[in-house]
Amino acid sequence: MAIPCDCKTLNISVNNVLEPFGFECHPFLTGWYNQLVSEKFQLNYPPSTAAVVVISQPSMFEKAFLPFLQEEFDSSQIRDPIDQCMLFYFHKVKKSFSEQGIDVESLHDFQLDTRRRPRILVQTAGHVSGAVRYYKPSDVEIEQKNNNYYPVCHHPRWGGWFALRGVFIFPQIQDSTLEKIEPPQNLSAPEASSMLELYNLHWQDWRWRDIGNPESRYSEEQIKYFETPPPDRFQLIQKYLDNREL
Ligand code: B12
Repeated sequence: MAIPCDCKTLNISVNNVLEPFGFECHPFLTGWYNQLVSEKFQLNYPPSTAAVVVISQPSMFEKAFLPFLQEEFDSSQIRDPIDQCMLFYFHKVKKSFSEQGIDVESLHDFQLDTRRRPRILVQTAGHVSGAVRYYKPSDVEIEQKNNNYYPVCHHPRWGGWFALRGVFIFPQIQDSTLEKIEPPQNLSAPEASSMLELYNLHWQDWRWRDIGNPESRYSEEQIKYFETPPPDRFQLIQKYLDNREL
């Protein structure tokens, strides 16, 4: 097989591995990301280095997480089960590239650098790839203008029912031909304000995820899982696995 040498082809290869498990992947260049973030968050690669951001869709829980729990999960590890699951699926991608002799580095949303800063700001990566739009309080009119609000991303299909799981970077592959896609603008100004308010003040009730009429949501099982305090999730996992075996 020919070695993929442009960002779009690399993205197709990553998607081929991950798409069956409820993920979607979008290409971008590290320079686009570095243009926006402050120095301390910069990625140390030339600006046209190829990269791909990975998003989990609402179906990831059923397509990737439950099968992972059934077959691969190691309950003796302290690491969070979802993080373990992401490491497992990202490893599949890394293995497929290493078999083709292509270097790939992965950065997960939950990883911190030596100074305890996130290794990657996945929201900015999602925005520059054109997959989601990043809304920050200064973009919208918010009653009682509160600039301490955290920013939030909106997906054109999933609204807020998704997560930005991480990024792959291909240090050997430079691609200045990749065309930048403008992030989708699916929300009206009042909807964007409302999403920011709900995300910041009421994130526990999930309403922020429904803004913009998403085509799909998390299943009841998935919502229950994330609403359960982490120490009690193991019991729930066991219940889900028993039900799957029936
Ligand atoms: C630390 C963290 C938190 C902290 C602090 C929140 C924060 N800073 O956003 C806490 C614990 C409070 C938190 C809470 C939550 N979080 Co949180 N969190 C993170 C984490 C790990 C890092 C965020 C961070 O530290 N950013 C650093 C700051 C400085 O970044 P920033 O504000 O975006 O600023 C940069 C940009 O503005 C950029 N920039 C400058 N100009 C421009 C212009 C443009 C156009 C763009 C695009 C960028 C840009 O430069 C700045 C840096 O120099 C991310 C995952 C990740 N690795 O990114 C998840 C993440 C942001 N969290 C997420 C979620 C869902 C939540 C919760 C709802 C809980 C949950 N997991 O269900 C709550 C909601 C917030 C709340 N009301 O409390 C999601 C958000 C998804 C989305 N749709 O946007 C993320 C992306 C995780 C994920 N895997 O999807 N979180």
